[in-house]
Amino acid sequence: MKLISLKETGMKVKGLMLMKFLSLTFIVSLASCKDVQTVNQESSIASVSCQLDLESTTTKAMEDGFFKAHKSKSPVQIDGCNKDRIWSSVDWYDMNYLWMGTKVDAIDYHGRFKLAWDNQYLYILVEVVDDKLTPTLENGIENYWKGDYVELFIDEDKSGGNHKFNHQAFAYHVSTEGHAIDKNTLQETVFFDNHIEVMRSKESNTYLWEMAITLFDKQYDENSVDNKPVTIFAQKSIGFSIAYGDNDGNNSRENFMGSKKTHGNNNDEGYVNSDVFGSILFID
Ligand SMILES: [Ca+2]
Ligand SMILES: [Ca+2]
Ligand SMILES: [Ca+2]
Ligand SMILES: [Ca+2]
Repeated sequence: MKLISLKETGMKVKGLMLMKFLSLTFIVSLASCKDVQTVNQESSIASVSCQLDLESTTTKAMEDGFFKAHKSKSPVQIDGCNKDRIWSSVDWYDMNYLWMGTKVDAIDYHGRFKLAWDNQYLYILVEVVDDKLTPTLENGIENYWKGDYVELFIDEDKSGGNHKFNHQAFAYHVSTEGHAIDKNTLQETVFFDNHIEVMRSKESNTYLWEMAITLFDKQYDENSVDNKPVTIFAQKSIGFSIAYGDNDGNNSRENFMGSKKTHGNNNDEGYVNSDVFGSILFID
């Protein structure tokens, strides 16, 4: 778009220089992480491959949604690629309990995830097979909950209880555009983008979402720029569930699949009540 406006104003030389610079930047970025696109860009169509680890086995998620996360000895690079050492050393968990909608086949949807952590972040690698990726915010922010998105339910102190319009727990809707969406205390739908860093890659109809999540406790103040993240340590435990809202272009969340057998009323209570979450135990 910048190039077009430059042409219009007759600044062709500058336009060419910019094009050269952009081409060079493009080549450099390809070399650094082949064929991966940031989800923070406006386009929600991620490109090509990351040599996804499609073969390894998946551990069935327990009905109570309890998971263990192993510590990563080095920071995980959030690039949408699963090349980090920790990802090859931990198992997949599945996220295929049907919460809403009718039974899905493996072409429509299949999901699994891996967990890791260090003192600063909870890391999640999510692999989703989805036959049609619909931009989450295509129909405006008020329809954010209709998908497609990965939903992360996090209750840092495992207190349980209502969290709909407070921050004792969060239900982050991680959008295809890279936003972390939840309600604020004014009951508005807002982005908590500094809580979650996310990148996504794609191979055929398989998408890899790689995330680093900063944990905040119940003191979190949405009006402050000074919130202190929670330090993660071995044997700490948090409330946690993960789900996928699948929208295949019918302007609805056709299916909702999660990591725990049930999730409260109609399996749709997680965005209100953290009593229904499963949990993570952090181990070395
Ligand atoms: Ca990575
Ligand atoms: Ca689908
Ligand atoms: Ca809490
Ligand atoms: Ca979809």
